[in-house]
Amino acid sequence: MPENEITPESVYLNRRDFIKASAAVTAFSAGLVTGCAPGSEDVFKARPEINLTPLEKELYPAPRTTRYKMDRRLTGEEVAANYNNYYEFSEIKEDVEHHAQKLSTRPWQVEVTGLVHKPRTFDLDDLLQLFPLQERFYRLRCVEAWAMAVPWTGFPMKALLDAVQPMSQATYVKMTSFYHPFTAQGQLAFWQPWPYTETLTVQEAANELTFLATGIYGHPLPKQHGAPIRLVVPWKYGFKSSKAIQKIEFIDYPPMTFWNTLQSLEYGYVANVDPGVPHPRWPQTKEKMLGTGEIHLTQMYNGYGKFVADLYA
Ligand SMILES: Nc1nc2c(c(=O)[nH]1)N[C@H]1C(S)=C(S)[C@@H](COP(=O)(O)O)O[C@H]1N2
Ligand SMILES: [Mo]
Repeated sequence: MPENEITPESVYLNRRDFIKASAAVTAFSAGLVTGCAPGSEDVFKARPEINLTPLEKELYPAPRTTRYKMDRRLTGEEVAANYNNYYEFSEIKEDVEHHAQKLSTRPWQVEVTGLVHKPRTFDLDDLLQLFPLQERFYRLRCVEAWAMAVPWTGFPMKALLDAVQPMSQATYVKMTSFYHPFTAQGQLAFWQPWPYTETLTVQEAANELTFLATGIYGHPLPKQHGAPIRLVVPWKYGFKSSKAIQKIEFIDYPPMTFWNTLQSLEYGYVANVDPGVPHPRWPQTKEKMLGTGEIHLTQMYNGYGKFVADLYA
């Protein structure tokens, strides 16, 4: 990321304080969304249709980590929530928000299994309480050449690895999303390898950037973003960031994945963002920001090389 565009870290202020202090604070607001380009304050507006459980009311908004700086304005929440890839529900990005509401996301369990010393099935509320939530600003770059910059809330996947203790033979982590064709009509396409699966190496999963998100914009994830829990790997193309995960398996072979199985020429297996690797349909040297339409040059590892380049040395 271009260091010269980084806003210096200042004071952390959570949203409740922000709202309480609004009048007095307006004059200084440009500096409040720390580590972000100016203009980003506007995006922290509660979506009224989201009902929080008592536990969620305690946990959101979560403290912000200032370690991962953002070199551009955050994408507007309404924009990000109405332009989604979620093929279980629709191939039309603007229709996903509507159809995804049918998915029941509570109760929800995540089974962590395979080559681990302490296999465990976590209830979503266990995860929320076991692993302290934090907020991070990340860019997400879809292979289709659009990008967004959003505040995720969640916890590092490393914390989950520490809890289940992968065995030394485990080399890959396979993540499987829900399978419910009665709710998700896209899953009726019998020629597609449902449920959605993605994979990381165990080393990638343990990288500090690898994040399990349960929230966005300071509140729990809306369904179209992959509620109640989704992966976020900002140095890889968006399709690696699986939504609505139900199973996390540690294995000793590279598993098949949804998009790579369907169309390996368009969806690579490792899928690190790389402007030097052309794509048959979409330009990979540039990206267009959702909402503003701003064009940026796509960076190697989506600009996160300082954290991940060592993995591929
Ligand atoms: N289960 C599931 N996860 C998924 C997808 C999907 O179709 N199904 N699409 C992926 C793609 S291609 C992208 S770009 C991102 C989009 O995330 P967003 O809609 O929250 O912006 O989700 C990824 N995760
Ligand atoms: Mo994507």
